[in-house]
Amino acid sequence: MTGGRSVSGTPSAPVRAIVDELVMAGLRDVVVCPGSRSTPITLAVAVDPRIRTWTHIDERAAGYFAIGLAKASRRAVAVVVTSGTAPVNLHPAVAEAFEGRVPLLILSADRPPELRDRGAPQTTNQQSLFGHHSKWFAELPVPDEDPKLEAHVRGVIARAVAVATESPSGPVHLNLPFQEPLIPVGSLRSGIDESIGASATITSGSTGGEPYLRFIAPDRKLPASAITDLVIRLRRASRGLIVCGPIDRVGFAASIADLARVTGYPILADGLANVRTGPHDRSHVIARHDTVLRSERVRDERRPDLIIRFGGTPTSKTLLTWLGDLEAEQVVVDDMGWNEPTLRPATFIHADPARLAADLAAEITRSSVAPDRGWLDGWQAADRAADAALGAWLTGIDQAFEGAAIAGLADGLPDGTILYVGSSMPVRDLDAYLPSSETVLRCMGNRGANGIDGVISSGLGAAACGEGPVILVVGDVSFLHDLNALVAARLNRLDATIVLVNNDGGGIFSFLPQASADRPDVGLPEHYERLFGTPHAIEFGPIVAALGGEHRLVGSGELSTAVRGSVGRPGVRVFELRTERKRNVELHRAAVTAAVEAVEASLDAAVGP
Ligand SMILES: Cc1ncc(C[n+]2csc(CCOP(=O)(O)OP(=O)(O)O)c2C)c(N)n1
Ligand SMILES: [Mg+2]
Repeated sequence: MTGGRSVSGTPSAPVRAIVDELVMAGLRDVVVCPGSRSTPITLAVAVDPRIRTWTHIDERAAGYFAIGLAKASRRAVAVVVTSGTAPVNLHPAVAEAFEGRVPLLILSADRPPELRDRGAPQTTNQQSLFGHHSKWFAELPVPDEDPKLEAHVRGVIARAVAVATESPSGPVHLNLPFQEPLIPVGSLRSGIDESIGASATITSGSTGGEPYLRFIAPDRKLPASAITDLVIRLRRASRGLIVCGPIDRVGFAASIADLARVTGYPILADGLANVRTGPHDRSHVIARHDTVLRSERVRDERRPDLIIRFGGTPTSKTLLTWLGDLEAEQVVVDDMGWNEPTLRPATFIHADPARLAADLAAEITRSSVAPDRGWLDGWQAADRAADAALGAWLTGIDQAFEGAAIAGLADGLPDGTILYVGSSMPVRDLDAYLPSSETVLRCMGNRGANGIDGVISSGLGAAACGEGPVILVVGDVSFLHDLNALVAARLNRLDATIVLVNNDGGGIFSFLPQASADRPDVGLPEHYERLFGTPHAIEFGPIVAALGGEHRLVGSGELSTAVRGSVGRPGVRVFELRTERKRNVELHRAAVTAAVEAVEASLDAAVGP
């Protein structure tokens, strides 16, 4: 020892303390990307039986894998990477985790300070690497044997997990400098066995099996007076709407159903709100709101006087645009965040959404508000009409249609299935076509920053969690973007069913104004395909086979049977549904036209307010 620092390399005790404290803070999964500088922490997590380690060779994919794992497990997940460009590759996932509120802990290894900014190999400036995208950055000291250092390390780790998990959850970055030699001299395993044993000797800095730092999160519950004020506002509004964007919270669906029942407000439930499916009372859920609101008459005649919003930003552009045009009073319940992209005046409520909904429902039950049946009836009739019309239209088509890939999926899946949907059209098709059903599904997508990168990885991360079988629905461009995910599936022996919607390019652009560039009278048809459509004509079968998965081409009629047959079986199976981009837009429009006609007929028949 010189000056309290080991001259023989990285000592293992402070590194073990990192892992010990991670475990005590509730962390169970660590995604490890190979590298030399990260060896001390890699070995320390690998030998700890309380931690599951997942190997990934591609840091960008690893970050997204951790996102899926954290979402499915509802716990923070750590990612260990070496120095240099390795952590830089995590930036897309860190941005997604920040915007999507996913608790990630990035542990990047680094050279000690004296080797930085002087041309040492594989070294770049990792200080505050993720800028505003990480909730907190801290650098741990170079490990040495000083007990005070171990105490400091424990405090930082516990705080890092607490900050990542605290609402709104998000990524935290810790930079870990290690000295050579990087392989521990003594037995790492015996140290671990000691520190997790109940009879572990309490050394300075160690806590004898207790977390070093306990974090009591603020109780995100409104005071009674604020609940009363809100109830008064809800009672004044006979035409209220509950809007649920993406959210996946235990107990939320049942609480929001209670709130809807006592207020008589319909619930416009996003495909990712996890309210459309499940055993709770779904009578107030307007699952077809995206279609219903495509009727101009509905938008004009069903204007609410109050909107109470929960969850993230709704997927449906039709809904979001309508919300932005309304004059209604707006209450936004956001768990410590500020999500409100319509730029309308709002009352923000920082509270746990499931709890707030339950508290409001209880209070309203006590003050017995008589719901306005006419308002609710009209919405329910429109939803039923849209549902029946879409159902009939879907049965009638004999062509491959992307909406049908989602429409038939939910039926007959085992309870607890996780449906992970890719950005671009899959998440929109989920929103438009996932029907209300009894099945307990958990629907997830990367809706923080809406990237098409990392989608397969996130789905596989959710599969790694083991909470339930995973079905991933992903577009072809997104699939190609994240092929390395399948390497991790192989390395970690993961099971998943992937529905690959192959329209040979970016189908979403055909729905967007850019598509007008394709029209000879308007734009630049010769450039549209090259710059937006990106047809690649790639055969997926050989790629999937080379990466160790099974591949099968399926038509939309046989897709749901194929998926059901695959769920629960080992390995990765890719069911490819081939569609045609332009035809798909026509089919979407035909489905909407048929449904809107039915919705408008229901408006005439409904007992309107
Ligand atoms: C990382 C990233 N790059 C680019 C985009 C822009 N983008 C949105 S959708 C899309 C095409 C996606 O194609 P595909 O995955 O095949 O889905 P489809 O549109 O056909 O449903 C692109 C490039 C994005 N959202 N994220
Ligand atoms: Mg595509």
